[in-house]
Amino acid sequence: MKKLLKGGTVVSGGGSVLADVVLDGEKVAAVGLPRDMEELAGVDAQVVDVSGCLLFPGFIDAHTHFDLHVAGTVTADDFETGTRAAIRGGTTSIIDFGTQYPGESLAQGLANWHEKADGKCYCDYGFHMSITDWNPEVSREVQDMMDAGVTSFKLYMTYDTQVDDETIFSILRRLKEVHGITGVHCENSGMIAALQAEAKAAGHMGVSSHPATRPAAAEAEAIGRLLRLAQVVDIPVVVVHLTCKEGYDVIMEARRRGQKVYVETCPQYLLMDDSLYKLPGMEGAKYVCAPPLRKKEDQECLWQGLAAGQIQTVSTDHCSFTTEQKALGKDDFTKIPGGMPGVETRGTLLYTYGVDAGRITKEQMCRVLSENPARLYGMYPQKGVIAPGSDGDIVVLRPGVEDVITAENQLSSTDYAPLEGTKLTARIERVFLRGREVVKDGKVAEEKTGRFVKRGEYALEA
Ligand code: DUC
Ligand code: ZN
Repeated sequence: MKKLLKGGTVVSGGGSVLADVVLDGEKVAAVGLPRDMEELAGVDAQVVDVSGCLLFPGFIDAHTHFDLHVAGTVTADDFETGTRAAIRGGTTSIIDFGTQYPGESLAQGLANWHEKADGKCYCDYGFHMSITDWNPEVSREVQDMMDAGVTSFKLYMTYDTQVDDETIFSILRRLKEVHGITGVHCENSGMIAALQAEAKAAGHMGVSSHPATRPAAAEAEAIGRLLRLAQVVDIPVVVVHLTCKEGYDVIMEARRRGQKVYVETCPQYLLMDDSLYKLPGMEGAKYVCAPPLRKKEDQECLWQGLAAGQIQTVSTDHCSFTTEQKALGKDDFTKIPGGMPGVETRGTLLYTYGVDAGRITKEQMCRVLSENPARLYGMYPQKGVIAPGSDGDIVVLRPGVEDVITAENQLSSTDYAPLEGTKLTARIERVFLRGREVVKDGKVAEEKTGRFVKRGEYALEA
């Protein structure tokens, strides 16, 4: 049966129009004037009143970590609970990080992630592939990944999954050949290791040593080094989870010399600052993530970067742990599992503190949550736009209503909400995933209909 979404405002990166939408099966059939749409939908269509609401193309979260082993434990959210929380927040597609662990092939890494995700997802999903062990056979396999729809990769410049500069250079060369793209976690691992050793030797084992040992300079240095490697190879790269002005300035400098750089940031870096690490006891551990939260000035820089179109995507880096898991680091800050939940609240936070606060427009919000990630990660126009022929992935957001974030209400498997008590001025009322109404009045239908998305090559101007 066709569906007719009546009375809403359809938002795209280029503008917004009062228009009705016809969904036919899994696809958007038409978008247009009410009288034309009624005729097209036919008398049998199911009419859904969305008047007063904004209709966004399904949000895409290109940075999640579900069912991931970190610091001797495993994330609180797996693909089931994580995608359930995601879809409630309007995210109809996630891209998680499949990982090749040392000694494994990329094929093995991909098979492991399919095993974790297939049949368990409430929203559509894809994978980036994290490369940690580079050799000629893995280089050959990069083409297999591209053919399998895993067209983006991830490199770490820190952690035990890190790759050195020579390896990064070789991988970039290979990605240029196959038209792949990589996101990179930029932090200088040597500097961090030295600072951590110093802090421990001085007996500074508490949470406040976390930001002190991962300074903005460590991030900016690694970004600069990455971008110089990319400059020589002549390939665009994605700087993931940018946190700070120092890093932003390095990116702007690379762009001034003609490089193409894509930038992602996350709500936690826009809305929270490093004063949270001073909270008593293990309270501050809730906010331990890497890179760490920064200063208010950094938040301001990131907001301005979003408004100026210099930051292309806002993802979550959802990597959730319970307070019990966070307590693994009670005697040693380096043992606190890093990461926070975020998939459930990204859209309403960006609406409230971005659009409603006058920092960005709703069209910019559409770009950074939907259109740009779809283009950057090879899913456009199947995803990222409400247009005839695209997937019927639609977020019905009602502006002008009060809501508040609480751990009690969240679907994520964590026992705390980093932004507990934070006010919201919008609510996600309904979500359609490939034409099916999977969220109604904020309630998620018990259907794990998420499907693997085979992605094409990156295609975003920057
Ligand atoms: N940072 C985190 O805090 N957790 C998971 C991975 C990452 O980059
Ligand atoms: Zn991450």
